[in-house]
Amino acid sequence: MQTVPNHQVDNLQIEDDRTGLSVECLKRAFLDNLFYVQGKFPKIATKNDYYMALAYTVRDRLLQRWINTAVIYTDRASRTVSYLSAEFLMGPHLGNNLVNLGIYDQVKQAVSELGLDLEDLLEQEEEPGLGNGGLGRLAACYLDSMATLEIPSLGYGIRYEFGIFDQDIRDGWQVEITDKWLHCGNPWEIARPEWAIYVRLGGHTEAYTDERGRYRVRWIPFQVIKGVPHDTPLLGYKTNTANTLRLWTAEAPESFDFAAFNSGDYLGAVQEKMVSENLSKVLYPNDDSSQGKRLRLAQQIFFVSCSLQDMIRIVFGQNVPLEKFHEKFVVQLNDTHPAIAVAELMRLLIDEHDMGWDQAWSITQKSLAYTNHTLLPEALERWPISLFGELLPRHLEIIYEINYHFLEEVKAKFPADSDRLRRMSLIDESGEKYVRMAHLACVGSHSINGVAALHTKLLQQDVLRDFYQMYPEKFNNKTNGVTPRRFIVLSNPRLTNLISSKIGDNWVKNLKDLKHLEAFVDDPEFCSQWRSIKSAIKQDLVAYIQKQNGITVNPDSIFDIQAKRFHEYKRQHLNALHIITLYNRIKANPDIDITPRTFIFGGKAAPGYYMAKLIIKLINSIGDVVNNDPDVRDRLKVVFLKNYSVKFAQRVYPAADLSEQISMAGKEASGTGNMKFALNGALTIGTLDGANVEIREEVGEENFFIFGLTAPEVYALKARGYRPLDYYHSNRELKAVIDRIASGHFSHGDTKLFKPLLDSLLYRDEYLLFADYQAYIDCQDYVSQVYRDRDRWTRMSILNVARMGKFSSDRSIHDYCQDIWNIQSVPIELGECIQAKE
Ligand code: Z2T
Repeated sequence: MQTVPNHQVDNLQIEDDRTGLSVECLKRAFLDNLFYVQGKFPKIATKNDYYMALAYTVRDRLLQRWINTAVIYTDRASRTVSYLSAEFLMGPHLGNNLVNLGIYDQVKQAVSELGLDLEDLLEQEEEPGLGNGGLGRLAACYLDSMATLEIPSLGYGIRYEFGIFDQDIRDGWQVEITDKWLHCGNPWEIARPEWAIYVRLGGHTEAYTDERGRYRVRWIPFQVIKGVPHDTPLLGYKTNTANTLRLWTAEAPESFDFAAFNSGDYLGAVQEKMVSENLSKVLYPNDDSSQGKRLRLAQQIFFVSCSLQDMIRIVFGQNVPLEKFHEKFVVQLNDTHPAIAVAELMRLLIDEHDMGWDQAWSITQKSLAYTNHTLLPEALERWPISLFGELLPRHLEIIYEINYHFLEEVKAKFPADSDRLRRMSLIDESGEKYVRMAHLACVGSHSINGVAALHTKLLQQDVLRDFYQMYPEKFNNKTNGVTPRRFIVLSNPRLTNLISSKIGDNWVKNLKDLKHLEAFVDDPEFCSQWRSIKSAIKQDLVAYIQKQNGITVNPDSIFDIQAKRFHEYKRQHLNALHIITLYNRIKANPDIDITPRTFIFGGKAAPGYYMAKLIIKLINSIGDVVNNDPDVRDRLKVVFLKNYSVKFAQRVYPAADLSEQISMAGKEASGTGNMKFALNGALTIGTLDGANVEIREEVGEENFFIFGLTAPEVYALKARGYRPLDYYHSNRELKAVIDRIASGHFSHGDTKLFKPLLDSLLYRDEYLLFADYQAYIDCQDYVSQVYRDRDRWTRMSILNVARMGKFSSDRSIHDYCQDIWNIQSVPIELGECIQAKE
């Protein structure tokens, strides 16, 4: 693309109405946007019109910073991080941009002077739910931290037309509804059709000899897809850095339609267009499991190829020779979803840019780095060779060649070890042949990291053990983190103000500064403020639950919350066993002294995951009985909050007293919800899994409720031969709980409804609920006892927040920069580049 030098543009004065931050200016700009962008005036404007007018007002202020940033990055050809991810779970943009611009209060005042309520307008935004859960949200937190730390970066992904489905609950069951996040338009993105990129699929390859007599391969595709970038500016907190999230939409290339159109096959051309557009239609709603679908592989090559070609164009645009690609870019692969990048970068360098194999391989390895997010075997991506070769014939050839060189290397390091070769090969040949994407990612990257200390250790000992023995120097840990901007400042303004009134506001950028709160832990005035804030937030949630679920909740009860995707390994049903245990105790002795609790659940199940959906049904069914049983006398309430999302999460974390992090040890790679709860003053009940281990280490064991088997104990028990029935027969309370469900007590007498779930527990119990049951119940009894000592609980809550500084995503990004990316910050100054310079 050529840029046109334009004297007038160089001298453009950006109008104050598009940059000014005063209340007066914001009001003027807001009305201006309502008029000129929405085409409305106050008398007829809808709430959504007002939201849009405000969004454009804020966007204008972002654009000034965005363009300044782009100009400086381009002029200096700054080293840049490319974060490749199939998911970005951004959450609503408006509130976050107000926080990061530092104009939340001004805007609140401006809209209120116009007779509007800011909270009301924020509520209007349909969040882009372009992710499943932890992995997608982590990508979003990392983009926020990279902008805040002034690290040049690009997030690359797919602009799904339908993000994660909306969840409704009907008769206690999950029902999926398509998510139409774009139906009112998206004010935060700018489409860049002039920067479209083309991606080939299918067809076959042909060998030929080029004019210099070298062996070359030509790929004749069956289909070409056009990728159109849509860019969203992402502003750092109180910096001028605005980086870019670049998401690709799939379209049919014009030339293809025309050919068909001319030959009279109009419907055929439209069909072709629809097939192409299907590519970016919908996010696959599976968290932690891979199904090997063709369209999913097509999505992966689509966004990876668009992104790598885009980077190469940027390299050329900045006059960097292609041999220095790895100096301009470092490419982080968010799990194996973008791991095809290894073969695609090789193909681009060799086939499209005439580079030799060895040089291309060295550049590829130096550019790429791989993050693993799971140990679950069912989540490890493998593609049947036949499917892979049909869609990506050239990539398959390249992978075979990489594999050949790689296995030679393995042979040299471990001679006469054919079993090792079989285990490590990029191709699984044990039955039907598969391409193993994690192996490809390991071989093609210079860095391999896990997302919590325990997870990295288990990767090295277990899932990637052979690769650890082969390349120990590539492995490193990067414990996850979350952004305090969205998950404290934006979502919990009351706590934010209290903290800042005591220790100033440096902690927002330097989360370790929260430790200064420890000085106030014995100050009764501070403790009582801490308590009344939690109580006020709980009141808000009580009102919401009353409205949403029609359930009356006691605000003084323990708010015991488990909010995360539904999965058997996360053990929401263990939580359910605890509820029934308490219920049984009340039924046996209605006058028993029990600390009142409200059990709150939120989360979606993958649409095809029957057992997870049955667990949702079980929880709702328990709620129906427990919430309405007069014997319970409001001491227990069970609430399922439907359609858990980022927007909703922001309301939930601040209201929690107790955070449930109860996965079977060794299964949760890290967890990040655990961090968000603890940062909002909730105490954690958890197993020694993922980042729980490190959270406990930081906050102190006396401030954390630990229970259950450790990862090594889990392995040992399974190796010995685990028999869940033994626990059932020997544990009176456990038996009563299971029998209560089996009796049909929660299913109107239907004894079949929950049988599949009970059978899976009694005869398999893959995630060891029965083995951990008693430890969990004992620990919960202890929680109830501690909660009665309100001063002690408050003290523990304050110490949790004060000691959580490590879990800022700023710390994670800082570590990635140091250990993997080798990149420095590039501060952005405003003004010089757009305004008059001669
Ligand atoms: C996901 O959210 C996670 C792992 C995946 O493995 C896939 C998805 Cl969609 C392929 C989660 C982990 O389960 C969680 O423990 C971790 O905290 C999170 O990724 C971010 O690393």
